[in-house]
Amino acid sequence: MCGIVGAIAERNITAVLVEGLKRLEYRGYDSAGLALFTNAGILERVRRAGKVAELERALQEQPLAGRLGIAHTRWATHGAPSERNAHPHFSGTELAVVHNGIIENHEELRQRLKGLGYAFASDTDTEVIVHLIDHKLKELGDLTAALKAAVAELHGAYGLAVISARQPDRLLAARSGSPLVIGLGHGENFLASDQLALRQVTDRFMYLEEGDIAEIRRDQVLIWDQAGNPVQRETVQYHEGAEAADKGEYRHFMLKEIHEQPSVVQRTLEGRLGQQQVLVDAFGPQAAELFARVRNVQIVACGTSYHAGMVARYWLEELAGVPCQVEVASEFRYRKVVVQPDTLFVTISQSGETADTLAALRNAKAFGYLASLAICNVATSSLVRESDLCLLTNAGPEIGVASTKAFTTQLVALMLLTLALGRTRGCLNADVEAGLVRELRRLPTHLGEALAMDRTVEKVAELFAEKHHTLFLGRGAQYPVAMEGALKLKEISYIHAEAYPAGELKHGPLALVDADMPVVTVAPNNELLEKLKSNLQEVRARGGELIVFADAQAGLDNGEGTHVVHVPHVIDALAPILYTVPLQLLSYYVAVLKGTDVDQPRNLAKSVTVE
Ligand code: HGA
Repeated sequence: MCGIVGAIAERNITAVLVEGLKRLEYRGYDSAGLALFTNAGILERVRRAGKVAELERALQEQPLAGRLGIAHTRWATHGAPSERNAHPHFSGTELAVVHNGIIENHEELRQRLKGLGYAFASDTDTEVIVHLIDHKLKELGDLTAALKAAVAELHGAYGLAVISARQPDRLLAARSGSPLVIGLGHGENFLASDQLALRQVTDRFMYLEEGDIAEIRRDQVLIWDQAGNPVQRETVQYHEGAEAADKGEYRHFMLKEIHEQPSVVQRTLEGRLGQQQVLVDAFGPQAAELFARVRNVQIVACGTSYHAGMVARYWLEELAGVPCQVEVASEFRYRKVVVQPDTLFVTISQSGETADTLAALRNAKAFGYLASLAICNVATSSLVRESDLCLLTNAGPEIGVASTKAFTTQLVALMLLTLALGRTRGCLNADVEAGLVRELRRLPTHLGEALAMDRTVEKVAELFAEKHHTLFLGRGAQYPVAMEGALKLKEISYIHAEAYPAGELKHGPLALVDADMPVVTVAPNNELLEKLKSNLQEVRARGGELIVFADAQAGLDNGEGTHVVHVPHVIDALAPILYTVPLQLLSYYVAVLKGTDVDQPRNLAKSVTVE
């Protein structure tokens, strides 16, 4: 979602800020802006609704140079996406703030600050922060002290960057619920909401922790923790991520990421498989002991990660014999839950900063779960740091907003969890595990075969060019795969798509079926196939057009109104991973035909760091 970049240096840092914002563009945003303490000794800002390119154009017309500055890409939560609501926000002419997150007590603070004589120039919750700091600055006379006093009165979530013309020797930062990282240079330092924004200037980073406040100077960084004590945060050298920067031979990041799946799945598996079994220690040193005690699993996630969790429920109950519940984080976090004894609490998130999932984890700590486990793609994320156990998916940076390789690697990680739990709980026969381990090793090859369907799926996509609605059907563990297929299609092509368990068709959605409503089905050759075939007949009988992704052995063939695309054979347990690929390709090619912004679909953001 929104991005923050800040810099303090001896050189002009305008280009660093703009480049940093560009690197965060993939997260989705609606406006952009920057504020500089200019070489003329005053604070100036430029803001634009729309893309960073608009901001860049404005900066060409009105060049700004300075050695201290903050910049932001905004994804509106409070107030329309417009120039007046874009960050940085000012208090008077001497103080500027950018903010990621939501201030929940903004109404109350706004009234108080108005009473103190502050005039508001935007509709955002953020603006209360800058006036509050200004008010404290007047009382205390020091910017760092003013920031500390102001954040003590904020409720909600924030990652903040603050600069002042009165004390231009420092760039200030505060973190609570929204990530911030300091980039360390030589005689210059930087700040960002994601280290990706600063890879151009440094590879050394310091991650702020919850409640931290930082005073960043050119040659020194001071940090205070939640209790106000001075602390040192470890400096981390960052090696990953270089491959994310360009699309290579591909037209979009999404297509590149779809095609990366064989190699990233290989990476997910690396170091986690023994000869015949999954290495339980891959989940953490205490995993073997904890897993043996697990009697229930509670999975919490959002969006695509939630679909991964739903697939895992079928696996965990069938292969590991462990009862499993799956819930979307935004519901779970506000619900009174009854926790069964010895329940493992599992969160799934690509970024590890998903606000609802993180909040659910934090709440869960009070509920007496046995332990928490994060399935995540970012080693340095809050979710990983705050969980007892973790399994990194190692998918590499995912730039396309619509998740692809993050999903399939999550599924692989969840299959590893299933096997590890099954064995340690004594529920999984060693031969079955050895067979699944063998098939997991072959999975990258099968994924490569599925990608060879690219051209065929591109052709099938033409059937959707004029359509406005689509149904996706699946049974068993393919039902969440159908849900993920529908989500992908609506995210990037803006076609309304809904997924149903195929058996539910006649309980309502069949009423929608006619020649204008294509029905997409995933049909591996399993014990539910015959049931699924009857459901497909129900669609054909109403004139509905069928697009069926099926195993060659499924006995399904092309016919009038039925388009069958054969998917390479794989054992049933791994079929959800393989059948995801043609559905990703389908949504991609439909979106390309529709001419939408595939990598940055409208209204959406990559890592959803606000509620
Ligand atoms: N609440 C602020 C910042 C929004 C945000 O963090 N989006 O990801 C606003 O609406 O400007």
